[in-house]
Amino acid sequence: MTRATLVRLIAAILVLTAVTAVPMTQIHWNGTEASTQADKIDTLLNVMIVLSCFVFAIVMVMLGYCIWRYRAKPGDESDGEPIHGNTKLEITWTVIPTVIVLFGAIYSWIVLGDIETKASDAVRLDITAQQYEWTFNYPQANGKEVSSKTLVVPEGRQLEIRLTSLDVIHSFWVPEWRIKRDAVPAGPGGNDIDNTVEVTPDRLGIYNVVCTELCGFGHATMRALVRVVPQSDFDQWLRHQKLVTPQPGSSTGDVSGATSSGSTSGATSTTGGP
Ligand SMILES: [Cu+2]
Repeated sequence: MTRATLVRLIAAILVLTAVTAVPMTQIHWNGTEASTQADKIDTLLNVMIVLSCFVFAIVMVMLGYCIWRYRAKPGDESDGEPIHGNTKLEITWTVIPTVIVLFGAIYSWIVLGDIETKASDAVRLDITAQQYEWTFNYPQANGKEVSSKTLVVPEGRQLEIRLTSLDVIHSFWVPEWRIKRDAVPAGPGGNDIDNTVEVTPDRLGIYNVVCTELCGFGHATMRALVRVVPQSDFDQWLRHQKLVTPQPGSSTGDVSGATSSGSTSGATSTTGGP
Protein backbone atom coordinates (compact mmCIF):
# COMPACT_ATOMS: atom_id res chain seq x y z
CA MET A 1 0.00 0.00 0.00
CA THR A 2 1.45 3.35 -1.01
CA ARG A 3 1.58 6.37 1.27
CA ALA A 4 -0.98 8.19 -0.91
CA THR A 5 -3.44 5.27 -0.59
CA LEU A 6 -3.00 5.21 3.19
CA VAL A 7 -3.71 8.95 3.41
CA ARG A 8 -6.84 8.50 1.26
CA LEU A 9 -8.08 5.63 3.44
CA ILE A 10 -7.56 7.63 6.66
CA ALA A 11 -9.36 10.60 5.10
CA ALA A 12 -12.27 8.34 4.08
CA ILE A 13 -12.47 6.92 7.64
CA LEU A 14 -12.57 10.41 9.18
CA VAL A 15 -15.21 11.64 6.70
CA LEU A 16 -17.44 8.58 7.27
CA THR A 17 -17.05 9.00 11.06
CA ALA A 18 -18.16 12.64 10.81
CA VAL A 19 -21.05 11.90 8.41
CA THR A 20 -22.50 9.24 10.75
CA ALA A 21 -21.63 10.73 14.16
CA VAL A 22 -22.66 14.37 13.64
CA PRO A 23 -26.37 13.78 12.93
CA MET A 24 -26.60 11.02 15.58
CA THR A 25 -25.22 13.26 18.33
CA GLN A 26 -27.47 16.20 17.34
CA ILE A 27 -30.73 14.33 17.92
CA HIS A 28 -32.32 14.66 21.38
CA TRP A 29 -33.37 11.01 21.51
CA ASN A 30 -35.13 11.30 24.87
CA GLY A 31 -36.51 14.84 24.91
CA THR A 32 -35.28 17.93 26.72
CA GLU A 33 -32.92 17.25 29.63
CA ALA A 34 -34.80 17.67 32.92
CA SER A 35 -32.48 16.39 35.67
CA THR A 36 -28.99 17.28 36.89
CA GLN A 37 -27.83 13.80 35.79
CA ALA A 38 -29.19 14.10 32.24
CA ASP A 39 -26.36 16.24 30.82
CA LYS A 40 -23.60 13.89 32.05
CA ILE A 41 -25.47 10.85 30.69
CA ASP A 42 -26.04 12.53 27.30
CA THR A 43 -22.35 13.51 27.04
CA LEU A 44 -21.31 9.93 27.82
CA LEU A 45 -23.78 8.64 25.22
CA ASN A 46 -22.44 11.08 22.60
CA VAL A 47 -18.81 10.07 23.26
CA MET A 48 -19.82 6.40 22.85
CA ILE A 49 -21.68 7.23 19.62
CA VAL A 50 -18.55 8.94 18.19
CA LEU A 51 -16.34 5.99 19.15
CA SER A 52 -18.83 3.52 17.66
CA CYS A 53 -19.04 5.54 14.43
CA PHE A 54 -15.23 5.60 14.25
CA VAL A 55 -15.03 1.79 14.55
CA PHE A 56 -17.90 1.43 12.05
CA ALA A 57 -16.03 3.72 9.59
CA ILE A 58 -12.77 1.73 9.87
CA VAL A 59 -14.58 -1.54 9.17
CA MET A 60 -16.64 -0.17 6.26
CA VAL A 61 -13.73 1.66 4.55
CA MET A 62 -11.34 -1.29 4.87
CA LEU A 63 -14.05 -3.69 3.67
CA GLY A 64 -14.79 -1.49 0.64
CA TYR A 65 -11.08 -1.05 -0.14
CA CYS A 66 -10.37 -4.81 0.05
CA ILE A 67 -13.38 -5.67 -2.13
CA TRP A 68 -12.20 -3.19 -4.76
CA ARG A 69 -8.42 -3.69 -4.51
CA TYR A 70 -8.30 -7.49 -4.31
CA ARG A 71 -11.22 -8.42 -6.57
CA ALA A 72 -10.65 -11.37 -8.95
CA LYS A 73 -10.00 -10.57 -12.58
CA PRO A 74 -12.62 -11.94 -15.02
CA GLY A 75 -11.87 -15.63 -15.74
CA ASP A 76 -9.44 -15.97 -12.79
CA GLU A 77 -10.39 -19.29 -11.13
CA SER A 78 -7.11 -19.76 -9.20
CA ASP A 79 -6.84 -19.92 -5.38
CA GLY A 80 -5.64 -16.96 -3.38
CA GLU A 81 -2.02 -16.85 -2.25
CA PRO A 82 -1.38 -18.57 1.10
CA ILE A 83 -0.61 -15.97 3.78
CA HIS A 84 0.58 -16.14 7.37
CA GLY A 85 0.38 -13.75 10.29
CA ASN A 86 1.44 -10.11 10.26
CA THR A 87 2.76 -9.34 13.75
CA LYS A 88 2.67 -5.54 13.35
CA LEU A 89 -0.95 -5.60 12.12
CA GLU A 90 -2.07 -8.00 14.85
CA ILE A 91 -0.53 -5.87 17.62
CA THR A 92 -2.22 -2.79 16.13
CA TRP A 93 -5.70 -4.34 15.96
CA THR A 94 -5.37 -5.66 19.51
CA VAL A 95 -4.04 -2.48 21.11
CA ILE A 96 -6.51 -0.01 19.53
CA PRO A 97 -9.71 -1.85 20.65
CA THR A 98 -8.18 -2.44 24.10
CA VAL A 99 -7.51 1.28 24.53
CA ILE A 100 -11.04 2.17 23.29
CA VAL A 101 -12.76 -0.34 25.62
CA LEU A 102 -10.64 0.68 28.64
CA PHE A 103 -11.36 4.35 27.98
CA GLY A 104 -15.12 3.63 27.74
CA ALA A 105 -15.08 1.58 30.96
CA ILE A 106 -13.15 4.15 33.03
CA TYR A 107 -15.18 7.09 31.73
CA SER A 108 -18.49 5.28 32.43
CA TRP A 109 -17.26 4.36 35.93
CA ILE A 110 -16.49 8.02 36.69
CA VAL A 111 -19.89 9.22 35.37
CA LEU A 112 -21.72 6.50 37.34
CA GLY A 113 -19.98 7.51 40.58
CA ASP A 114 -20.81 11.14 39.86
CA ILE A 115 -24.55 10.71 39.14
CA GLU A 116 -25.05 8.33 42.09
CA THR A 117 -23.60 10.75 44.67
CA LYS A 118 -26.17 10.95 47.46
CA ALA A 119 -27.47 14.26 48.80
CA SER A 120 -28.12 14.69 52.53
CA ASP A 121 -31.56 16.29 52.02
CA ALA A 122 -32.93 13.73 49.53
CA VAL A 123 -36.66 12.98 49.38
CA ARG A 124 -37.38 9.31 50.14
CA LEU A 125 -39.73 7.71 47.65
CA ASP A 126 -40.92 4.09 47.49
CA ILE A 127 -42.20 3.04 44.08
CA THR A 128 -44.21 -0.13 43.55
CA ALA A 129 -44.70 -1.54 40.06
CA GLN A 130 -47.30 -4.11 39.11
CA GLN A 131 -49.05 -5.18 35.90
CA TYR A 132 -49.83 -2.49 34.69
CA GLU A 133 -49.57 0.47 36.99
CA TRP A 134 -47.30 2.43 39.29
CA THR A 135 -47.83 3.43 42.93
CA PHE A 136 -45.74 6.18 44.49
CA ASN A 137 -45.37 6.10 48.28
CA TYR A 138 -43.85 8.89 50.35
CA PRO A 139 -42.78 7.64 53.78
CA GLN A 140 -43.69 10.12 56.55
CA ALA A 141 -42.99 10.38 60.25
CA ASN A 142 -44.82 8.01 62.68
CA GLY A 143 -44.60 5.07 60.25
CA LYS A 144 -47.37 6.31 57.94
CA GLU A 145 -47.03 7.22 54.28
CA VAL A 146 -48.68 9.17 51.51
CA SER A 147 -49.68 7.07 48.54
CA SER A 148 -50.33 8.44 45.05
CA LYS A 149 -50.92 7.28 41.50
CA THR A 150 -49.30 10.47 40.17
CA LEU A 151 -45.64 11.13 40.84
CA VAL A 152 -45.38 14.63 42.33
CA VAL A 153 -41.83 15.79 43.13
CA PRO A 154 -40.13 19.05 44.09
CA GLU A 155 -37.79 20.77 41.65
CA GLY A 156 -34.09 20.78 42.56
CA ARG A 157 -34.25 18.13 45.32
CA GLN A 158 -32.63 14.74 44.93
CA LEU A 159 -35.05 11.82 45.00
CA GLU A 160 -33.86 8.67 46.72
CA ILE A 161 -36.02 6.08 44.99
CA ARG A 162 -36.52 2.50 46.17
CA LEU A 163 -38.19 0.24 43.67
CA THR A 164 -40.10 -2.97 44.09
CA SER A 165 -42.47 -5.06 42.02
CA LEU A 166 -45.46 -7.19 43.01
CA ASP A 167 -45.32 -9.56 40.06
CA VAL A 168 -42.81 -9.52 37.18
CA ILE A 169 -39.77 -7.36 36.39
CA HIS A 170 -40.67 -3.80 35.37
CA SER A 171 -38.37 -0.87 34.76
CA PHE A 172 -38.76 2.71 35.93
CA TRP A 173 -37.89 5.38 33.38
CA VAL A 174 -38.64 9.06 32.91
CA PRO A 175 -36.98 9.73 29.54
CA GLU A 176 -36.29 13.42 30.26
CA TRP A 177 -34.48 12.46 33.48
CA ARG A 178 -32.48 9.80 31.57
CA ILE A 179 -32.24 7.63 34.73
CA LYS A 180 -33.56 4.09 34.36
CA ARG A 181 -33.73 1.27 36.92
CA ASP A 182 -35.41 -2.16 37.08
CA ALA A 183 -38.16 -2.89 39.61
CA VAL A 184 -37.55 -6.50 40.59
CA PRO A 185 -39.97 -8.61 42.67
CA ALA A 186 -38.34 -9.54 45.97
CA GLY A 187 -38.26 -13.30 46.51
CA PRO A 188 -38.60 -14.92 49.95
CA GLY A 189 -36.21 -13.14 52.28
CA GLY A 190 -35.75 -10.21 49.93
CA ASN A 191 -33.09 -10.06 47.26
CA ASP A 192 -29.56 -8.86 46.67
CA ILE A 193 -30.47 -6.63 43.76
CA ASP A 194 -29.62 -2.94 44.02
CA ASN A 195 -33.13 -1.48 43.81
CA THR A 196 -32.28 2.11 44.69
CA VAL A 197 -31.66 4.96 42.30
CA GLU A 198 -31.05 8.70 42.68
CA VAL A 199 -32.26 11.46 40.41
CA THR A 200 -32.55 15.23 40.81
CA PRO A 201 -35.29 16.77 38.61
CA ASP A 202 -34.29 20.33 37.74
CA ARG A 203 -36.97 21.44 35.29
CA LEU A 204 -40.59 22.20 36.18
CA GLY A 205 -43.20 20.48 34.05
CA ILE A 206 -45.24 17.41 33.30
CA TYR A 207 -43.58 14.21 32.19
CA ASN A 208 -44.33 10.50 31.94
CA VAL A 209 -43.08 7.48 33.84
CA VAL A 210 -42.63 4.77 31.23
CA CYS A 211 -42.23 1.08 31.97
CA THR A 212 -39.23 0.09 29.86
CA GLU A 213 -39.20 -3.66 30.50
CA LEU A 214 -41.58 -5.82 28.44
CA CYS A 215 -43.84 -7.04 31.26
CA GLY A 216 -46.98 -8.46 29.62
CA PHE A 217 -49.90 -7.59 27.31
CA GLY A 218 -50.54 -4.21 28.95
CA HIS A 219 -46.87 -3.14 28.96
CA ALA A 220 -47.37 -0.31 26.46
CA THR A 221 -50.08 1.23 28.68
CA MET A 222 -47.98 1.11 31.86
CA ARG A 223 -47.45 4.82 32.26
CA ALA A 224 -47.97 7.38 34.99
CA LEU A 225 -47.96 11.16 35.14
CA VAL A 226 -45.03 13.05 36.67
CA ARG A 227 -45.42 16.60 37.96
CA VAL A 228 -42.26 18.48 38.87
CA VAL A 229 -43.38 21.43 41.02
CA PRO A 230 -41.72 24.12 43.19
CA GLN A 231 -40.81 22.96 46.72
CA SER A 232 -43.62 25.04 48.33
CA ASP A 233 -46.25 23.48 46.05
CA PHE A 234 -44.88 20.04 46.82
CA ASP A 235 -45.08 20.66 50.59
CA GLN A 236 -48.66 21.87 50.19
CA TRP A 237 -49.64 18.88 48.03
CA LEU A 238 -48.10 16.48 50.56
CA ARG A 239 -50.02 18.11 53.45
CA HIS A 240 -53.34 17.60 51.64
CA GLN A 241 -52.83 13.88 51.03
CA LYS A 242 -54.33 11.18 53.21
CA LEU A 243 -51.87 9.28 55.42
CA VAL A 244 -52.10 5.51 55.09
CA THR A 245 -50.40 2.60 56.83
CA PRO A 246 -47.89 0.86 54.57
CA GLN A 247 -48.70 -2.77 53.85
CA PRO A 248 -45.58 -4.87 53.42
CA GLY A 249 -45.54 -6.85 50.20
CA SER A 250 -48.54 -5.13 48.65
CA SER A 251 -49.26 -1.89 46.89
CA THR A 252 -50.57 0.63 49.40
CA GLY A 253 -51.98 2.65 46.55
CA ASP A 254 -55.27 0.75 46.34
CA VAL A 255 -56.76 2.35 49.46
CA SER A 256 -60.13 2.72 47.70
CA GLY A 257 -60.27 -1.00 46.92
CA ALA A 258 -61.13 -0.12 43.34
CA THR A 259 -59.16 -3.03 41.89
CA SER A 260 -60.43 -5.68 44.34
CA SER A 261 -63.23 -8.09 43.40
CA GLY A 262 -66.09 -5.67 44.10
CA SER A 263 -67.48 -5.51 40.56
CA THR A 264 -71.22 -5.06 40.22
CA SER A 265 -71.85 -8.22 38.20
CA GLY A 266 -69.96 -10.33 40.72
CA ALA A 267 -71.85 -8.78 43.63
CA THR A 268 -75.28 -9.96 42.45
CA SER A 269 -74.20 -13.55 41.98
CA THR A 270 -72.61 -13.85 45.41
CA THR A 271 -75.46 -12.38 47.48
CA GLY A 272 -76.97 -15.84 47.98
CA GLY A 273 -73.88 -17.12 49.81
CA PRO A 274 -73.80 -18.16 53.48
CU1 LIG B 1 -43.71 -3.01 31.31
